Amino acid sequence: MVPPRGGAAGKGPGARGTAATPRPSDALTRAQKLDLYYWMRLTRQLEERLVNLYRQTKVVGGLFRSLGQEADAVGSCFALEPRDVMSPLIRNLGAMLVKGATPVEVLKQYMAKGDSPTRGRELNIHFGDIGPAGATRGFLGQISPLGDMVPVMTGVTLSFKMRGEDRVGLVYVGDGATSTGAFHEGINFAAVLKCPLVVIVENNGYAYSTPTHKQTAARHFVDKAVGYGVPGVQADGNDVLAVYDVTKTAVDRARAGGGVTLVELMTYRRKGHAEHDNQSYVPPGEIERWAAENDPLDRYLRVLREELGATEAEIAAIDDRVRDEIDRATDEAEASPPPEPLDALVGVYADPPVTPPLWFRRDAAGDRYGAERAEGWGTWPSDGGKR
Ligand SMILES: Cc1ncc(C[n+]2csc(CCOP(=O)(O)OP(=O)(O)O)c2C)c(N)n1
Ligand SMILES: [Mg+2]
Repeated sequence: MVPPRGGAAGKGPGARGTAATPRPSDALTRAQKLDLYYWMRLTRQLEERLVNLYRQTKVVGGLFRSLGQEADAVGSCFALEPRDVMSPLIRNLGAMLVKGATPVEVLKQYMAKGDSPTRGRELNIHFGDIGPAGATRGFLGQISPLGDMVPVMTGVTLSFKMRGEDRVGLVYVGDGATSTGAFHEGINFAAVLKCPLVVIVENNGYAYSTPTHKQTAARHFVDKAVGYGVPGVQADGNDVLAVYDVTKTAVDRARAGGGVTLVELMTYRRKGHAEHDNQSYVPPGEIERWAAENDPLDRYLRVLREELGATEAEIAAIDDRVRDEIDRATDEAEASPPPEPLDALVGVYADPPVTPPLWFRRDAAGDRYGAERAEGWGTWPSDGGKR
């Protein structure tokens, strides 16, 4: 494991706090520390359920795992307030759950159900809930072009600053995304304008099949912070409390007007880019070593038992709660209807279009237009515009 660098978190990750160097996680209650385990377990089990559904061909499209990265997503998002805004990527299911996305929403998305958050028009965890503080959960619907969410979050956090809103933004990017122009433009602009933004680089060793040493000649991604004139800190991404510590410090700094922090979380992608990827490019033994020696849940369970005195009954109760929630969510998602074909048009137009959608089908084979409309679809009159 690469030794942690940077100073924003005080002592290096993995070190326990002392009276002289308190860590932000020292202030977490026992219940909050058990919650961290709940969110990580929920993330892992929900993805395991999705693997089962994928093998039953009930998942539409790809399945993207965060196996081994749960601490990185959960520990960092746990440092945000409900009013703050977070921009996830495909390996940040844990962060979305912490921010309020529900297992049933995620399952319906993956199965492209008609009552999923995007009504079957988008898949997996590509959905968002964004708007005024208090009225929304504060996570963006991600877009696929790598790095592009950095300038988007620069804009989001600039708007917080201009409106005087006490809100912070957090954007996740992978090691691969740092090689895009959008990443540089976004973080540079946010740094100059001192936007209240935390940029997290999840260094999980690979971008698809490209290992990190072929991604950059820099030794550490955190070293790039100096080029933007912002603090950079690196932490052990598989230690959930270390992740919380560095992120909370960066979030507090952003909230106090200190601007951008670049956080590099060292972790490892134990599954392929998506479920179809057989990882033939990974050196033998590497995945097994990370699974055996550096699993974030195993590591945190040791902390819970040895340092928090968590009992086996407490841990089992959380595991049971997770299983029940996922079982109930799966039943609900499986019973959901497929999308209405015309739902594909919902939200496409800000205003009713000048030309009726599906104009080319009117009067062909009778008037199918009205009958084909999805219930509640509001951009065109229900009689097909004949009134
Ligand atoms: C600009 C751009 N190039 C290529 C892709 C295709 N692509 C999607 S994910 C991915 C790898 C991403 O790697 P990384 O940023 O390290 O994130 P990780 O998957 O490891 O979490 C690639 C190449 C893309 N979405 N956008
Ligand atoms: Mg990567």
